[in-house]
Amino acid sequence: MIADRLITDCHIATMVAGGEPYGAIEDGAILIREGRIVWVGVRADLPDHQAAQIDRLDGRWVTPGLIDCHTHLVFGGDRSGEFEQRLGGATYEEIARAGGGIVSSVAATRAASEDDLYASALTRLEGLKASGVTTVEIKSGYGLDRESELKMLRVARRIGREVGVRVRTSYLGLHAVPPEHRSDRVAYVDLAIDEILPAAHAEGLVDAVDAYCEPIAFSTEEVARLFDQARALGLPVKLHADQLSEGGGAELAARYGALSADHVEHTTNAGVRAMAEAGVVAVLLPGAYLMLRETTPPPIELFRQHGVEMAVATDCNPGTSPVASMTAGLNLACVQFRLTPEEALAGATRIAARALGLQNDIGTIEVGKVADLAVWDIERPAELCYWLGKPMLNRRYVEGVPA
Ligand code: DI6
Ligand code: FE
Repeated sequence: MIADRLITDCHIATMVAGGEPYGAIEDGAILIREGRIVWVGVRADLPDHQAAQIDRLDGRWVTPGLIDCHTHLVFGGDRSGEFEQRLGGATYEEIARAGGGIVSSVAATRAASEDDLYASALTRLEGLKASGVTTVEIKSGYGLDRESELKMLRVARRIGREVGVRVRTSYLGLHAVPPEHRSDRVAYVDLAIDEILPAAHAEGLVDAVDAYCEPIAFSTEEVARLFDQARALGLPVKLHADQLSEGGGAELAARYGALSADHVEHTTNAGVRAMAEAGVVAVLLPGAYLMLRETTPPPIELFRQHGVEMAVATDCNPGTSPVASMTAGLNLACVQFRLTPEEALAGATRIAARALGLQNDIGTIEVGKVADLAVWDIERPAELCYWLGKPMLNRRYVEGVPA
C-alpha cells in the first residue's frame, strides 16, 4: 500500500460506534494518503506499505480531531461588565430587555474592522486548537445589517483558509432585533430573510442557517419564515431552541428536518419525540448552562431513551459562554449533565460531525474519512473529560498534515 504518512506506536480511540468502548484499538497504526485514511488497525496487522513519512507517537492516544459544532467565535469587544452585573444579581433577560446583551456586542462588532475581528477571533481559536479542535462552526449574528453580517462571515471564511482549522459557517440573522429596527421588527425580519441571507449565500458565505428562538428573541412563526427561505436556497437549518423556556423550538427544528436543535434545556417529551423521529441531533452547551447558573438541565435520559444523539459544543460567545476550550466543555457536560466520558467524546467527534452534516468526511477514524486527528498525552480517553484546564494536546493533524 502506498501512503504519504504512517502514524504508529499509538492507541486509537476511533469513536466508531458499536464495538469496543471509544472504538478503541490498542497498539494501533494509521496509514494516510492524500489527506484520507486508507488503513487503520492493530499495528501487528499493518499491510505491506511504503510511507513517505513515519510518525511514531510513543504510546500516545489518537482521537478524531475535536469538532466544536456551535460557536460565535467572531465578535467585537467583550461583555465582562455584564458578567459583573449578573454576579451582582441582574438576570440575562433583564439585561437584554434593557438594551444590553446581544445588542451591545452588535455595536462593538459593527465598529470593528475585518482585520480586528479576525485578530480577536484568532485569540479564542488558539484556545480551541490547544484543546484538540480541528473543525469549528462559526455563526454570524452580531452584525444584524447586511454589511456587518457579511463582514462576520467573511472573517469566518478567512479563518478557514488561513489557520489550519476546518470552518463551517451559519447565518444567524435572527439573533436579536437591531436598535435601528426596534420600532419595526417585521421590517428587520423581512430584511434578514429577503435580502441579507440571499446576499450572503450568493457570496458563498453560508453553510447553514440558524436562529435564536426564544421569547426575548424570535418566535417560531418568524423562524419558520426564515427556514422556508433556507429551504428555497437549498441550505440546511439548525436552531437555538428551548434554552431559557419551552417554546416549541425542538418541534419546529424537527418539522424542518434540522441538522440540530441546540441548548434544549427546556425541551418537553413531545419535543424529544419529534427530534427522534426527524433524526435531529441535540447539541448540548454546558458552558452557557454554567455561566447563566441554570438549574434545569436538558432531558438527557429522554434523549437516550428515544435515541436522540447528543453533541457537545462550547457555544463560545461574549454573553453567555466565554468558553474557549473544548475539553473544558467535555468536563462540564459530564459533571453538569452526567454524560459518560464516552458519550461526551462522541458528542465532540462522531455526533458533532452529524450536527454539521459532515458525517461522511470527519468525526471518526476509519477508512475513507479525512485524517483530521488529535494526539494526546493521556493514559486513557476518559482523561479528556476529567481534567479541567490541564493541557493534554501533543499535536493535531488536518487532512493528514501536522497543523
Ligand atoms: N447562544 C446565543 O446565541 C445566545 N445565547 C446562546 O447561548 C446569545 C448569546 C449572547 O448573549 O451574546
Ligand atoms: Fe449560541
